[in-house]
Amino acid sequence: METQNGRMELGGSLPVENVQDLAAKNLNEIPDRYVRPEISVDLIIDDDQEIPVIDLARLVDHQSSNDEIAKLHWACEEWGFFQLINHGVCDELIENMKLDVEEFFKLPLDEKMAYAQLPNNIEGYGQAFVVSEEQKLDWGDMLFLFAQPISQRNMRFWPTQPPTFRDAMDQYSSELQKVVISLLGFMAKNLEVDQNKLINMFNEGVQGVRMNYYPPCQQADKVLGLSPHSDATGLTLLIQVNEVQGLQIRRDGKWVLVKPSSGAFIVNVGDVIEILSNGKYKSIEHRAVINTEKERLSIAAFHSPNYDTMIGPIPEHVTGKHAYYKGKRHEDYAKLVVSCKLDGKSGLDFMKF
Ligand SMILES: O=C(O)CCC(=O)C(=O)O
Repeated sequence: METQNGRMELGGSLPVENVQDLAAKNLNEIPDRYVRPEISVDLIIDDDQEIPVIDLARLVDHQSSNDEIAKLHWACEEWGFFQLINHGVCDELIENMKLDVEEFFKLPLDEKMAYAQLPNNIEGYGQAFVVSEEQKLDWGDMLFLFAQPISQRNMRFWPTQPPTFRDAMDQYSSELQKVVISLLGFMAKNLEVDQNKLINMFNEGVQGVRMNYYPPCQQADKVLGLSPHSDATGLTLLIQVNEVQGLQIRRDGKWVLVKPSSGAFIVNVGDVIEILSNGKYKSIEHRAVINTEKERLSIAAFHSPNYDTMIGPIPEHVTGKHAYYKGKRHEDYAKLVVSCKLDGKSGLDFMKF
């Protein structure tokens, strides 16, 4: 449903306690809704593997392009996650964005609450994907903003403190959009689909930016910052804001810790790319774990086609083959996903035959 001012409303989340505030109480026992018994059975960590590194400068340089495009294909097909270096977004902009996000979460709770989510809307400060009073909760708060297309921005949720936030977000958003378009061009080659067709789907597309704040927890082994999930979107570019690690991806039944290189973007394939490629590239489940001593922050920028776009396997990937996914308007798919709790790759079930 579009609101009067033409913005999309995808649905919202039930309001829950602010976790930063809860953590500051230093309770001896964390409330039961945050205790995740499944972590103890799930605790198989693989510390030896590292996600691939892709060099965007090598992708565009015609001397190295073919080799790097082949590596990109392998990274998308075998891992669904990679670090992107030499991406062309200047360090200063990234550092400014990180500082502004840190400053925002440092504001007193009542100042942050000026940007709190409204009913039926995932934008703003709060939590997402809380759909029942019984559901276990994640140990983290977030600020979620639609940043592209510009017509979808709702400045009511864009912090004015710190004063540089809006400018930094504006620049960060458009620089990341360019990186995504460039990557999609190479991915289209690898997927043997019409480059322009794929690029056009994302050119006027949606970019949502989720800024995560995970407070420390003395019982960190009992809680999760973010439940296991795949991104219901196309391509995600993530940066870790401070030095605290915590992003893990599921691979061969184990959790692999992502160790971000300085200045790199962590890129991952989301469900929409899995659908478009008819499963050739698979979205990867990931989660965020908590540190006992230190807070952790991250910024995830999700990129998808416009909400009016029909998403379904691109014809090149189904002609003469079995189609694994249906076609659906992107808006309808996004609304279904937002109405459910995060649960692995279950969002894709809405699209499967
Ligand atoms: O904090 C992280 O590293 C993961 C964030 C994430 O997966 C998300 O925001 O969807």
